[in-house]
Order: sequence, then structure tokens, then C-alpha cells
Amino acid sequence: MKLHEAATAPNCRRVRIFLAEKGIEVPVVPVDLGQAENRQEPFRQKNPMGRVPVLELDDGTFIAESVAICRYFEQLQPEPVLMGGSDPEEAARIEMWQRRMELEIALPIMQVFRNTHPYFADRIDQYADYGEGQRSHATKRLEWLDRELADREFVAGDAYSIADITAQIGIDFGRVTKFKVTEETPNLLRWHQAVSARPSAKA
Ligand SMILES: N[C@@H](CCC(=O)N[C@@H](CS)C(=O)NCC(=O)O)C(=O)O
Repeated sequence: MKLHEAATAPNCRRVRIFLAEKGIEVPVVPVDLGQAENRQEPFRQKNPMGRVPVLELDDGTFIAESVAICRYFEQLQPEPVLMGGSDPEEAARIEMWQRRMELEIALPIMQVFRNTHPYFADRIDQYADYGEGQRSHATKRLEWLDRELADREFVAGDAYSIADITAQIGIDFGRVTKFKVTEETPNLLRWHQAVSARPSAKA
């Protein structure tokens, strides 16, 4: 098994944190995003979308999409539970918050980068207005998440889960485009300090 990934990419970090929390080690194959290795053959045979991360299984199967890769490892090694165990209510609640963190926090922050940062200028069609709109959307959603975190320790409840990892990798990636968690959102700050203090945050 091998993980094709890039050190600076937030979706790759999501998988690395997930694996660190599970205590699973997987050999890594670095993909050079700077040289656009992911957008060319032979990488496109692994993932026609040209994106990292991609998990390569020993039988030659390729699994793309960071959450799908996390799901693979959750099934392979259920403990510690990060995506909900056999209890339907718990699994649905974690899925609900995972999707909210993906769609409302991480994705808008990544869209700010993709649409406004010079890194992507030669790689994709950029829409600066859309990027700035996503900044304002993400800022409002971070304020919403702050309110949500007023009465619970973690994003999906009392236990750490993939929803925390998704919010963490999105927010941390936001540093590149000047997002910062401050005292203005004290519950978010408390949560961010807690997840950042976990050993997995170094992944
Ligand atoms: N939905 C995909 C998104 C993958 C993705 O956007 N990967 C980024 C890195 S975080 C990438 O490959 N960017 C390079 C590019 O678009 O050229 C996932 O969760 O894995």
C-alpha cells in the first residue's frame, strides 16, 4: 500500500492526521504539485481528476478523495472511532458535521486560495470576485462554528472525530490567505488550540 500525496496540500494533511490518530503508518510517494506532476501522465492514470491524495492498494486499485481514503482506514481499523461506530445516530451525526465542515469551512477557504493566489494563476481559470466572496462566506461560517462550539468540546459532540480534522486542515490552510483564529471567536480559538496540541497536528 502507498499514499501518493504532497506535504503542503490540505486534503493530504487530512489523511495524514487521520492516520496519525489511528496509529497507522503508510509509505508515502511524494507528488510534486509545484511541477504539476499531478496534472500529467502517469499520475492521471492513478486519478483522472489530477488531484492528491491517492491511495494505491497492493492489488493496484487506486482510491482518490481524502474522505474515501479515511473511510477505507476506518473500516480496516475501527479503533479509535473517527467516523462513527455501529450506532446509527452517532455515525449520522459525525457524517453531518463532517459534511458541514467540508462544504462550509474547508472548501470556501480552499476556494479563496484557488481563485486569488498567484500559485494557481497559470493552472486554472481564476475568478477573483468569487474567491473574495468565498472569503466573506468562510468568515461568517467561522463565526457560526464559534457559536456552535460554545457548548461542546468538539465539532460533532463530546468526542474528537473526522469533522474536527476537516475543520482543522481547512482553517490551518487558511493561513496562506490570511485567515486567523483570534480572541474574537473564543470558542473556536479554544477548540483550535486543543486540536493543534494533539500529536497528530504535526502530521
Ligand atoms: N475532493 C478531493 C480534493 C483533492 C484536491 O483538491 N487536492 C488538491 C490538494 S489539497 C490538489 O491536488 N491540488 C493540486 C491541483 O489542483 O493542481 C479530496 O478530498 O481529496
